[in-house]
Amino acid sequence: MAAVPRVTDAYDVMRIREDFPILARRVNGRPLVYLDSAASAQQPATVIDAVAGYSREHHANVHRGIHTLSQEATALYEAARERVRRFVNARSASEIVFVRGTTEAINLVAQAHGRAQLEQGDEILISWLEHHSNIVPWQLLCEQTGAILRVVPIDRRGVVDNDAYAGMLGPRTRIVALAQVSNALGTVLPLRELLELARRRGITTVVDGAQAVPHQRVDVQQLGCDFYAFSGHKMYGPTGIGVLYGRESILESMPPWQGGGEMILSVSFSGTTYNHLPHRFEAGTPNIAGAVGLGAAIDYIEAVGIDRIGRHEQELLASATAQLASIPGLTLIGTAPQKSSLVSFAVDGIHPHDLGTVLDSEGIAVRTGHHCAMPVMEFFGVPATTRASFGLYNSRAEIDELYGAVLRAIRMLR
Ligand code: C6P
Repeated sequence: MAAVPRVTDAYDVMRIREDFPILARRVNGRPLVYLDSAASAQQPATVIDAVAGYSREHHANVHRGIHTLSQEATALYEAARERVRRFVNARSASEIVFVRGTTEAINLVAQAHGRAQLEQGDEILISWLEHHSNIVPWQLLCEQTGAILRVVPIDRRGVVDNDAYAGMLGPRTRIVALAQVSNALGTVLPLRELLELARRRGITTVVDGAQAVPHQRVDVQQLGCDFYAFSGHKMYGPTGIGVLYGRESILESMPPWQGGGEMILSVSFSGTTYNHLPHRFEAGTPNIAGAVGLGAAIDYIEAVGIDRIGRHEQELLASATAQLASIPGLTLIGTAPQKSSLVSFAVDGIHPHDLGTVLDSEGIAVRTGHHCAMPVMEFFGVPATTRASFGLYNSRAEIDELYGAVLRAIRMLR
């Protein structure tokens, strides 16, 4: 298996960049400036090597074979689960369910927990800044059960209205589902306080942590949430692997979501019994290589240090915010006092796709579009934004590059 990266005291971003082979690439004749980590972060060599090493030397199906390779694959898969448990400080590895990503995790909760629990007139509370993954599964559940989706408003900075939230928690509220960090605005929600209010009322709490785990320390016990969802590919791991943390007592009470192999203890035509946690929610052959890669990604983050990553990214955020805000005609979308490592913006008279295309011609990768958060775009009255998002490998020089390239693009497109 691949070695863990060296740790140094100073945050040596140029050293860290060497761990990411893709960052040496040139795009359109220019050194790649990758500012789209919120969509998918790049992978260090340790992750790439862990996945390749697994495939080359240990690949077999898990929990099924008596032979050596199957036992090795099972051990690697379960070791990855234990790393995830430690990473989010879950009480037990039984609380860690491997899924495809955040989207699948939230759909699992909606269908396995929500469908069994909710009745006509019950309420689900989300906020206006949610990603479609934390909206549409609840809309589907409402269609199926007659429950009502209620939406907590945000203000012009992109901050969730805490008072409105407290007022909307009612006797029929059964589920509160909130992002920890908004992918379109960067807003960091004060989740501990918000979830505490729900918990006191016995409401099930679901957290979309997709944009939080790569940037800040997450402790599910401290947060006090019932469910926490995140994706491997936003935290320097592979695509197609993600995690649903679920409080053991709630997972135990839930019926299975999908049926098939692995999730059963015994099957007969007179009745089927279901497997123990967490396997009851992992029907079929899982993404074993992905789990191994995710484990290596966690090792990488821990070796660099999540608190140091967070501090470095806050410096990038401050620099990007100050530089971009100084550009006439450019409006930052999302100006919450507590923000994570991204900037979304609109430029008068220029479509974000045109801006994104010009930036790409200079080797700068940003995301343009609605970022799967169409209600946010509607709220701010824009069809789309340009979003630059930062990861642990981005440098101050790259922020300067972005600033210069945006200025040049505006001159060219106006
Ligand atoms: N956001 C972005 O560019 P999946 O696709 O299941 O791994 O993650 C979905 C998801 C859920 N919640 C939040 C807050 C997210 O940011 C995302 C993915 C990407 O912002 C792709 S749309």
